[in-house]
Amino acid sequence: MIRRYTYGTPLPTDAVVKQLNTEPGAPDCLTVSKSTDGTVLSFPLPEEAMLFGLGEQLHGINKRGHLYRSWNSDDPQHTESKSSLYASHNLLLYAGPKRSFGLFVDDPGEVVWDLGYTRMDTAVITVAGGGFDLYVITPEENEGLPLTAMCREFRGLIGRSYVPPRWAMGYLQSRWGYASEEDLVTVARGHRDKHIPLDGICMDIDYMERFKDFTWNREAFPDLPGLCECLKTQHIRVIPIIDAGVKAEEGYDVFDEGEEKGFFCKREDGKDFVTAVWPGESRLPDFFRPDVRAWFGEKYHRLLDAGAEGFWNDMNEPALFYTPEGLRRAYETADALRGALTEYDSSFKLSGAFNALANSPEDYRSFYHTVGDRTVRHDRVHNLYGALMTKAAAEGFAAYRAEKRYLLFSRSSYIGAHRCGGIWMGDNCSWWSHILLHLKMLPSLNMAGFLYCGADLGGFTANTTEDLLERWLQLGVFTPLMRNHSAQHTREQEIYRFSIWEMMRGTLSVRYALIPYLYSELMLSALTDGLYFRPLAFDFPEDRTACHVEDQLMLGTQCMIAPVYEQNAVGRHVYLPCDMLMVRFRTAEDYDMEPIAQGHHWIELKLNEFLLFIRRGCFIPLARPAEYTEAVTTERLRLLGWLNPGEKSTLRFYEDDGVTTQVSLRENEREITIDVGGAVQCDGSVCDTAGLVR
Ligand code: MIG
Repeated sequence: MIRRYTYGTPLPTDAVVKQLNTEPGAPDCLTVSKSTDGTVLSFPLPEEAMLFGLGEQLHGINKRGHLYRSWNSDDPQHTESKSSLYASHNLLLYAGPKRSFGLFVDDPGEVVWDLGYTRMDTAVITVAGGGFDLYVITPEENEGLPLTAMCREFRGLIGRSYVPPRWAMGYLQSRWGYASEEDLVTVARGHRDKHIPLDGICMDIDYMERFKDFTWNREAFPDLPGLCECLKTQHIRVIPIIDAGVKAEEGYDVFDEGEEKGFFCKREDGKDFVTAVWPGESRLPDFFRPDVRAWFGEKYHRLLDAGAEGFWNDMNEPALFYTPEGLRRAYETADALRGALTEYDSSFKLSGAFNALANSPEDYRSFYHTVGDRTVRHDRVHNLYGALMTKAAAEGFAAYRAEKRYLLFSRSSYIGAHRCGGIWMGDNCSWWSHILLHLKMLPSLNMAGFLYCGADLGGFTANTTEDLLERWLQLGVFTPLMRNHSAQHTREQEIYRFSIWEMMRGTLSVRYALIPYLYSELMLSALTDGLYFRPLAFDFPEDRTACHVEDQLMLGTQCMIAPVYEQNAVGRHVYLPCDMLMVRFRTAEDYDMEPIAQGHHWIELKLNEFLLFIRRGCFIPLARPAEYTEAVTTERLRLLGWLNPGEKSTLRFYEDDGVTTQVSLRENEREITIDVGGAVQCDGSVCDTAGLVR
């Protein structure tokens, strides 16, 4: 059951697709009051209560004990002291000893979540803006597991998740620094020569002509359509980046048109808001306007015409390097300090004045959007900007070819954008702790509707190590977006450059063999409003140990993953909430299986080994590995599972062309049934039961 409560006059956010009537009165699960900071929602946190959700955020799967801030931020230091990342996903689930409920605060401005930070026994949510909708979700009796049921209800409210093309389940290689046709060809060859699987190469800002959106450097890429075509014959797609900021340069048509039509964000005095990002002086398209979205979305057609089949949208928090006003303020501070550097703290004032140039709150308060017939200051709707850029792109693809799926993932997002694209988790570091942070965000993102997501494998900033990349790939095998990406000036991170490339290739072979299963689970999650990744607490709420596991995840209906995330580890501790078949993979063809009983286990794992657990009584299909997704077929599936003699087990299995936007459960879902001791029925495909343990 979802109830809507309205405070003040909310702004439209496009987050929900179902219009619920506003309830009179107040929800019974919390106290609502006013403070000088805004509207305050609070509720007690008994000792046993757990909190889940908040999508892309720091800290644990259980969100208790920290202060979080919904304020989309381009901050590449994802350390424990931070309170915001690039997105705001204002969904929080409360699982208490007596009751459960969920809250969705649909407000695109700042929201502060004090979840037992100021007082360990109290949650206090402060919504700064003048009006918002609050949705309160309560589980129905007999709806099954309450946390999963509440997520399903919520997903019904916010609409169906984005569905990527099937090839986007393949391995993608990216790097800030691929600057020419030759660079892309080298990457393609590096993989193909060594038979390392690959389905796409991302082009970062270096492909553009002086960082101008929708252009490419014609010297470095003399024939981009020819290059895309050539790579496509090798089953490799090209995925260019698009930034939110448009370079201010006369003669650049995107700028000229935007100026002429008044499509850029304005200051209070009606003049264009001027900022600087990678291209230098830039403008921000006002994505809140449908006509601006249609115009910007149409620009993607140039790269689609050239052969691109996917995009990543960046810098759309929006990130601001500086504004002329900000720069002036910094120089004023510097001038005032000139000659005064004898005071011990003035050097910090001086550097601080310049460090504060980027993404400054003052700048975010100095421009406006057109929201319907209202003019709204940016800070009031800050968290929606990236989501609306994503929407512009998705609308552009639909206008280009409504029947075809395109890959799209964005850095910034808000709930609602989950219908248009996926996301990546931004600029992580080549740190072991970030494997775990990546794992923890996955289920929370799913709750918010973002199913197609992943982090930069190997780490973005800092230098990776061979074993870090290998261990990170072992988690990436299971994440829908599986992309290796790194920053300029860091150690080159393509698999073929490392001494253990054969080991990494073996790890990728498991991904490709699992694609029929993982794609099926992704599609079933999208089409049934389910969760591809879940905390163990969702499936085993009565098991106190399972509820507090923070380094394992349930995957699909059948599986559990437990990756290694520590350097030099020779194994790890795993908690099994029920009996499971443990599959220890080295490659898709080299693995061993062992039935393991519910309980605590220490599992030894060499660097090339990683685990997949399958619940007893269930099975999953494994295909033969391939070097690209199109070559992965469901013709001879091998079924892995642990069944009791005489037991019958059925798998819901979804398969479609992976290309068209016509996705339907009715047409594409079938069942694979194993009757142990008897026949295997898979409607068409031949299955090999050799992998079954009875
Ligand atoms: O200010 O385009 O998160 O993936 O490589 C950095 C360069 C801008 C940030 C993205 C990152 C990308 C980088 N971008």
